[in-house]
Amino acid sequence: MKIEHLELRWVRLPLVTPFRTSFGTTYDRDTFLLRLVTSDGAEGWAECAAELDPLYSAEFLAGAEIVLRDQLVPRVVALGDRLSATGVKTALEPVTGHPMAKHVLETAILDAELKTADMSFGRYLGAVRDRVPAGVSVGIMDSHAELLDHVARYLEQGYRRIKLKIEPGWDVEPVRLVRERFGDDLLLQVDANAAYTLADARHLARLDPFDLLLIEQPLPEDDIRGHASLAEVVRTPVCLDESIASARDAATAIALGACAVINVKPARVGGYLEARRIHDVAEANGVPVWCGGMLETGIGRAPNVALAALPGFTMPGDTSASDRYFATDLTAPFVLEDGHLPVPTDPGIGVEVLPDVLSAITQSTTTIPV
Ligand code: OSB
Ligand code: MG
Repeated sequence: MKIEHLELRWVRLPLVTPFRTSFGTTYDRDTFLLRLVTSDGAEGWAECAAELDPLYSAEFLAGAEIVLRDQLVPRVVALGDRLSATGVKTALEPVTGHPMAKHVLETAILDAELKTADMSFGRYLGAVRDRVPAGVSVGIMDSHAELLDHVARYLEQGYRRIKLKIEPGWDVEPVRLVRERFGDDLLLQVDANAAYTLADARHLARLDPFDLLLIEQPLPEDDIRGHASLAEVVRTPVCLDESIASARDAATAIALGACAVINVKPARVGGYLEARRIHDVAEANGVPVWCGGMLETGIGRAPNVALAALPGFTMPGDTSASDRYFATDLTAPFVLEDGHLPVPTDPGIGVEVLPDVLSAITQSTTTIPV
C-alpha cells in the first residue's frame, strides 16, 4: 500500500456551549482533518486532536500541521509500498514528541488499511462489546445554579457518569452540591488538568467524603512523584491523563504508585496502537482504564468508541453523544441509547463525513505532496 493523495482540511464547528477548563475556555472546535487515498483506492480519514493553543499539552494545531508536512509525511512516504499502519510508529520514531500529529497520520493510514481489509476498528483493536456506556465532561461554570442545571440535563439524557472540571476556587463546593442534589449512586469524578501542586494535598483530601470515582491529573504533567505522594494523602483514586504519553509511562506510573486509574486518549499517546498497549499494561496490573476525549467530531469519536469497547475499559469514558458538543456533527450523529453509544461496525472508523456539512465548515484545504 502507498499513499497517492493526502490533504489537510481546516474546519471550525461552533460548540453548543462554551467549554471551560482550568487551562482556558473553548468556544469553537477548531481542528484539521487528514484525508488520504491509497494505491488500493481506499480513503482514510482522521481528525487532529490538538487545539489552537498549547494549553492542554505542548502541541497546537499550526505546529502539528508543520511537523506533519515537513517531518512526518515524508517519513511514511519514504516507506513506499512497504507502508502499513503497524510500521508507522517505527518510521516516525526519529521525530521526538508530537504525539497528536503522529496520531492523526497513523489513524488515517489505519482507516484506509482496514477499509481495504473490510474490517472495523473495533474488530481490529479487540472490542468485546457492541455498545459503551457514555460519560460526560462538564466544564467550569459561572455559578453553582448553572452547573446543577447542566448536570440535571445530562442525567435526564441518560449519561452514566459525570465528570466535573475543577480548579482552585471551583472544587469542594461544586462537588458537594452535585453530590447532595443527585445522590450517592451518581458515578462522579473530577478533572483538574494539572491546576494544583502537592502543597494542595490536604485541600484535595477534602474531596474524600464525596466518594468520587477518581481525581484526574491534579498535578503537573511531569510530576509523577508528586502524584505518588498525593495518593498517600488522599483517599480518592488518582487518575492520570496528561502525564501518560506511552505504555512505558503507564508502567512507570503504576509501579511508582502514581496512578490507580488511567485516562487513555489515543491522540495524546500517538495513536490507537500505543493506546492498546497502554490498555494491555494497565490490564496486566489490574488498573482500570477509560477512554478520554478532546471534543472530537464524529470522525475522531468513532474510533474512540471502538477503543472504549476493549475489555479493560471498565469505566465510562468521555465519549459523549454528538449533541453534547455540536448542533450538527460532521458525520451521522452519535446518539445516546439508554446511556450508551453504539460501537461502529462498518469497515475502518465506520463513519463517513457528510459532504454538505464538511464544505460548510471548511476554512481551507491544502494538499501535502506525497
Ligand atoms: O482533560 O480530558 C481532558 C477536553 C479537551 C482537552 C482536555 C480534556 C477535555 C475533556 C472533554 O475533558 C473530553 C470530551 O468530552 O471530549
Ligand atoms: Mg483530562
